[in-house]
Amino acid sequence: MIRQLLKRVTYSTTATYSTTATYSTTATYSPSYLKLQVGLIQRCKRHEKTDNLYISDIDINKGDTIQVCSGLVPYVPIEQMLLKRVVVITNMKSRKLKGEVSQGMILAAEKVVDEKTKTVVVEPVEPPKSSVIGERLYFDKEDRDFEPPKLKEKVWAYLQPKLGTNEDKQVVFENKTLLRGENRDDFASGPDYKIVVLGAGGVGKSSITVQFVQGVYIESYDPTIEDSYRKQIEVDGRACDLEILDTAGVAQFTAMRELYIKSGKGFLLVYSVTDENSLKELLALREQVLRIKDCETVPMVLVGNKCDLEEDRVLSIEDGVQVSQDWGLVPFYETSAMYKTNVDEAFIDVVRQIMRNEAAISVEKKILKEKHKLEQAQAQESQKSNLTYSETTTTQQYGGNENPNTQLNSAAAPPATTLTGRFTQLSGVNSSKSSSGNKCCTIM
Ligand SMILES: Nc1nc2c(ncn2[C@@H]2O[C@H](COP(=O)(O)OP(=O)(O)OP(=O)(O)O)[C@@H](O)[C@H]2O)c(=O)[nH]1
Ligand SMILES: [Mg+2]
Repeated sequence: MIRQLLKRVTYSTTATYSTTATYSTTATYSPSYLKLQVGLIQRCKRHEKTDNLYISDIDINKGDTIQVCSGLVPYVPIEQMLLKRVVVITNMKSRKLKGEVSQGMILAAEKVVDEKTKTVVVEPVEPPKSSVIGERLYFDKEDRDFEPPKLKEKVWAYLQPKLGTNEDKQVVFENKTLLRGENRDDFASGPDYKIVVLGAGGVGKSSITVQFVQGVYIESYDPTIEDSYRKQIEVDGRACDLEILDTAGVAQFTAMRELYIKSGKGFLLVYSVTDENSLKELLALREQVLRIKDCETVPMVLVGNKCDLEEDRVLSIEDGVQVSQDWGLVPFYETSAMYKTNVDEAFIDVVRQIMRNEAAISVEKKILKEKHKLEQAQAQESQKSNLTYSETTTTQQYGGNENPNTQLNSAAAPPATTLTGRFTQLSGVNSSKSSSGNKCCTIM
């Protein structure tokens, strides 16, 4: 291990190295020391002995799971942890936190949203859009052959402050290299096109989705529990990575609906023109979407499927148009999954709506940023002094262990206009002095 470390470590002239493996803190380690993988949280529960820790089973390789304790309880509701794709450091030494094994760390970014109250939001970092569970993630090309050793605390302590996020929420190392998956064009967090297909049982949600994604029609009926698909398409000259969630319509499988709605950016609300009740069910579903999203302008289309079944039709086009009008002119399509009628059109419409929404949000953000800059300049002007931003150090604890070594030491807070998110990692690594506790780290 020491040899391995030596190979990768560049020492400054003042560095010392002895056979007892004492590393100088001035040693430099490349980011390839972090073995980062895409994981899927399959199970998540609260730690029984502390308030702050989740214990998650994370799939990191085709069903191989590791258990990770993370101090995310104050920041992420448990239902949002479930089925979440996360970036996990998988070469940390296994630890026990209050008796529970922690075999890795979930990478999370933190941002101070209110300097006065020191209010912090923490979000697990999203893996690259088209990455798959278990996939290794890298900061740079050159280091891909390097199999990192089990991470020593000092190595982590060196690497952690150099991690950060940029304005697009991409993970960066020393502001130079982006965290990417195998697909190097795929940024760590690109535009998010998560589309959720909702509707009553048997209306054709799966048939529409499979027809759109794979171009085939499913004749048989197999009630869905939950299926997720990915597809890349180009819309208006822009490459879009879609994640499509085909949900359950049959009542006994709909428990997760709320969770899906929370995570979705756009929605296909599907009924069947041969089933009057299926349209009625959509009214409540739309209400649920608006309530959960807490917004009137959720990207959405109304889809009347099975329009090829003219003889069995009980709902006319006018019925669909009426509902679309009642909903504030939500785009309406009559589709046939069997003949692929209007299927692409319905999905692309949702993608366009998501794009418009994101563009509006980013304009809003820009305006706010400019406003803030202006205010700052005015404040500086009025003080007529050489006011320099004073560097503040906050210390904050995440995790359930009252351990002085588990502190989050924020770096100097830059002006809010440049603060794009510091970086945090919450979970089971102890400093050499601590016997328990989860270490939290920030990066700017
Ligand atoms: N004729 C015709 N049949 C369709 C169409 N779409 C779906 N079907 C049939 O309707 C049945 C149900 O389709 P699914 O796509 O499984 O319905 P679902 O909405 O996913 O059902 P759940 O998963 O139970 O919610 C299947 O037998 C499909 O072949 C269509 O456009 N035309
Ligand atoms: Mg289905």
